[in-house]
Amino acid sequence: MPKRDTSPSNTNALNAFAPGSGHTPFDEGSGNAGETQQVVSKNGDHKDGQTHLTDNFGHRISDNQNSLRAGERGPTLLEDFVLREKIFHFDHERIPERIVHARGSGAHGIFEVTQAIPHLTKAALFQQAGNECPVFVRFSTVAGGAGSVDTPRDVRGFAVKLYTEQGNWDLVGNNIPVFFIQDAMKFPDLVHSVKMEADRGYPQAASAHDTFWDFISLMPESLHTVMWAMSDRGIPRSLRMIEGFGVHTFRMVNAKGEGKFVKFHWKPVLGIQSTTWDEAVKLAGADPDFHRRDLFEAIENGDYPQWDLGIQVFDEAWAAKQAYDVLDATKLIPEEDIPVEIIGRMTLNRNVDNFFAETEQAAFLPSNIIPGIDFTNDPLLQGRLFSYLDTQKSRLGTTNFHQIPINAPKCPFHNFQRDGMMQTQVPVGRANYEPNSLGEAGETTGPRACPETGFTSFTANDERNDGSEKLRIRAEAFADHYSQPRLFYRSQTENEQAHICAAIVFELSKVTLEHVRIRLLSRLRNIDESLAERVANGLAMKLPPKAKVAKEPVDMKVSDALSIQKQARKTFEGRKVGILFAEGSDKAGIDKLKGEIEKAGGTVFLVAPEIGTLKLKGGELSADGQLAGSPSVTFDAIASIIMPDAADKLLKDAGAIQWFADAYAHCKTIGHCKGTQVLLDKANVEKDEGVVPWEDMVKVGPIRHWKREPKVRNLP
Ligand code: HDD
Repeated sequence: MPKRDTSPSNTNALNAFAPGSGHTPFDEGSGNAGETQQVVSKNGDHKDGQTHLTDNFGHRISDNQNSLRAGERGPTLLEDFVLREKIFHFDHERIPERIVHARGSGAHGIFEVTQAIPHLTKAALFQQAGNECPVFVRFSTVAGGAGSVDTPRDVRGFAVKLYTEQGNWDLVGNNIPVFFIQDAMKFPDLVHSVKMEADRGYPQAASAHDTFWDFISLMPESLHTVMWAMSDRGIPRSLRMIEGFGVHTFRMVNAKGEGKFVKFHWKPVLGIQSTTWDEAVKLAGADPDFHRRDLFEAIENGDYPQWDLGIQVFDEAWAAKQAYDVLDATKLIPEEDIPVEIIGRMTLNRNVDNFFAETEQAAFLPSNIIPGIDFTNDPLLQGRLFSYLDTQKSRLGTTNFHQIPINAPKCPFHNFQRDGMMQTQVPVGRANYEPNSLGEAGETTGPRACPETGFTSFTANDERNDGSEKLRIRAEAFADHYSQPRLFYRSQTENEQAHICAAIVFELSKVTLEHVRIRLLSRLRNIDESLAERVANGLAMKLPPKAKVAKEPVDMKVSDALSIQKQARKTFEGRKVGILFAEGSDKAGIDKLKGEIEKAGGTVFLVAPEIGTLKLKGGELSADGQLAGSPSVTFDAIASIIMPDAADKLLKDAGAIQWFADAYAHCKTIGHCKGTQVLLDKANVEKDEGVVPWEDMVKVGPIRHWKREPKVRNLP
């Protein structure tokens, strides 16, 4: 049977879906040959400036709707290279997701040095205040897969790639300043235990299951980080409102070769803000992309998130005097002991153009370091230096992953590494080895090492380790596993402590192995007796005897910097207020409240039972979101301006009642009007300092009213 000519000239008005028509059978009413002819001039160029669709080798494609078939109802032909290439490429679109931190969101920005520190580091970036470099940041959860939700209880990754003039510096940290394990040897075990259980393939993105707590209860070194993860730090409100930490002790080295220890901190300008557990759970259903959307929209709206970069600097002599080892990643250095000095500010001001090309293909490497910053002997860090380079090969498929634009340095790079899969560079000449004397024959010689400006490692070893013996051993100084979890717990407000207890009770309630619960309780007793008692009560279990300790814990001085609530900021900046209205509402009131919130730096999202334009007193208004799709968990505070008859109608709507009940239960500010009262009554919302007439809500601010919590929740 002759094959049909698929050129555009063969299209005809009778068969709008014919080959070359450019229309699908679903494209009703728009397809006829005349229209197709109109956008293409005689020489085949698109008149409206649209680029031509081609295959990957540049051949123009005449028809992107129909495959090549032998006859109108005949079989598809193998010859159809257009179809085969399209499906072939599609079949391979997914790449292996990250083994951990698979779910993440990224953005571009700029880092500016606000305080020069040449006395500490020779890094060119830090020589002068005002120096800048581009950055790319990827935030992530740890345990869930790439398609998992944004709000599980988890550590958040905080990975920053600084494209400096001396090469990329990747500070691959978390929103928690300590880590679960002390030695990289245990990382695969930790990750296996927290991921979906091997036989059943669940739970997804959750630590509340047997294997995680089994591992944790056998690894007392993990308890400090577990306490952080069980605190409100594990359920952040927004990626814009988390702290970031380099975790390890790094080293800074100045031009004289003098080294100092340093810890890195990112402090969010918007302050730290978390959700409640109930809110986090509901958010997972209301908006699985809650954090990704929040970050994207904020940047899109010009509401650029910012962080200050801070450092804690200390020397070996100070380190040697501490009760803990600064090379132990399960320990932090209280800010009260070594204050955090701010040296720069990072602003995220540009969303990615393409999620896959940039966020998914971003490859962070703790081994990416610049002259003037160096590693230490932290055994966790040392293991990471291998792991990240290695993982990129299996994830991105080639040793040339550094050539992908998001990973490539923005300064020149030349070496004798050659070839490999997906090589995109075309090195000229035959100098692919060194030394060579090809220059003497007038040929290109290739690059040479530079002793003066090249990276040199800090040469002195830790005073307490001369490196002369090969040992598989954990340093004695790493033995105290309880002082710092105790410090963390005792530095929290009473309400935050209750949240930690509730979180552990919840997680252990999901643990079916009783001996694991008992073992964990025996460990909690070493952190704090009242913590252990509260958790045991919450589980209706008896307290077991205390677990043995490798080293007796000590009481450290309480650190306010470890509490979120003690540092809470009363601000509308970065916060979103939902205003509920309905037909007949007072438009002037809504406009006034919206104006005041926006003036204070907040964002307003209008919610109504219907999404179309509604008639109000004093004009018309359409909502940004429909009530059922805009639950109050998606806002930091809510207000409602509705007339009594509209409120009566909403009384029958469980979603509307829940709107108020949830905001109340999540301790949010509620601005109301007289008309709303019936809804508040039905939602059991009682008057308190956070339930106020809408006219007063700006004064109160979108803070959380924790005093209310005992009324709405039985906390252990
Ligand atoms: Fe890791 C990814 C942070 C210990 C091995 N890690 C990864 C990411 C972050 C961290 C933020 C995501 C980067 C991105 O967005 O692409 N990891 C940490 C921190 C640690 C830590 C703060 C302790 C202080 N990690 C750690 C150890 C090992 C790894 C001890 C292995 C020995 N981490 C990896 C990895 C990942 C990774 C498997 C998965 C994807 C990737 O590296 O690029 O290599």
